[in-house]
Amino acid sequence: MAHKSGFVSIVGKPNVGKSTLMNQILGERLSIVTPKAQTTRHRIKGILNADDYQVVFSDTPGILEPHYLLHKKMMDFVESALADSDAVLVINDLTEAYLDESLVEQLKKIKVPVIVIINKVDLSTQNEINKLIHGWKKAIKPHAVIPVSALNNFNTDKIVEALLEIIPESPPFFSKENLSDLTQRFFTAEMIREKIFLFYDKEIPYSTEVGIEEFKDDKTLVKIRAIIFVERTSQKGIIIGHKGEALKKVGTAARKDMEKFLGKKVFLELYVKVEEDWRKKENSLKRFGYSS
Ligand SMILES: Nc1nc2c(ncn2[C@@H]2O[C@H](COP(=O)(O)OP(=O)(O)O)[C@@H](O)[C@H]2O)c(=O)[nH]1
Ligand SMILES: [Mg+2]
Repeated sequence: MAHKSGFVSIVGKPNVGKSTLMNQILGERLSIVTPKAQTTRHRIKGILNADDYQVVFSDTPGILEPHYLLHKKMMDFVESALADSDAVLVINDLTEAYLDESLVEQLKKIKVPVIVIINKVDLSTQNEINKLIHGWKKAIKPHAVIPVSALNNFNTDKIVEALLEIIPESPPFFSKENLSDLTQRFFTAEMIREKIFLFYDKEIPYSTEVGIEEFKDDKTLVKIRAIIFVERTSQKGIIIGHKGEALKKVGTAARKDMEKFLGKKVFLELYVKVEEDWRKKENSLKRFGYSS
């Protein structure tokens, strides 16, 4: 059989389960997942390799109205993902308003085949699911509508089946050993960011960015020095916590994930710095990798 390869963008509103779904399909926790909206800030490629195909998924930030320059940059990642894909997976769940109109309008402009994924079916009734399937079929004429539970890995195999009906015959784009185009540095920074989203509330996760200052990979040990950037001095105090307990908790949890991901012992040093209003500043955003 001829080899197929294609690019597939995963888009949708915040928190519908885009990252969970990509991780399940890949069988690896590549994209960070938290119960909070806007966890994913970049376009994260995940590569599914098989003998006769390679599917390059792009997990993207949730589609939202930009309030900060950061959001604008995040939406640029979504647009670039849509522009160069062979198929688009639109993720929808039943907690959001059914068939959001502005989303439908955006999807009508897409020229490549669209597969609608109705996620979190573990939380809804068959009746609700059927209604949504019917609504989507009428609204945009998708290639397919597939109900899944990303969390329970239910029906997710149907997605790859449907994608293989769409993506063209082509040699692979990336080496078959690759799981992503992003670096280990990037993923370790994301692991720290995930813990901050999990352990802190209100504006703290959204005001935080993580930079890796040093990543030294020895035979048996990886030495990582990371800086947590916040927008204000008061936030620095909150991140560190009483006697440094809060920061220690972040470090321990992130280090465990890193050791699993890298398959080695990790020595992690964490520092906190103030980078005033980084979400609004072109220079800071560029330095943190938000240029497209
Ligand atoms: N019940 C249920 N929760 C899910 C499912 N998929 C994702 N979630 C949860 O939804 C939240 C957001 O998931 P995430 O993948 O970060 O969403 P994203 O913002 O679209 O990338 C997390 O708390 C997930 O555990 C699912 O199929 N069922
Ligand atoms: Mg996400």
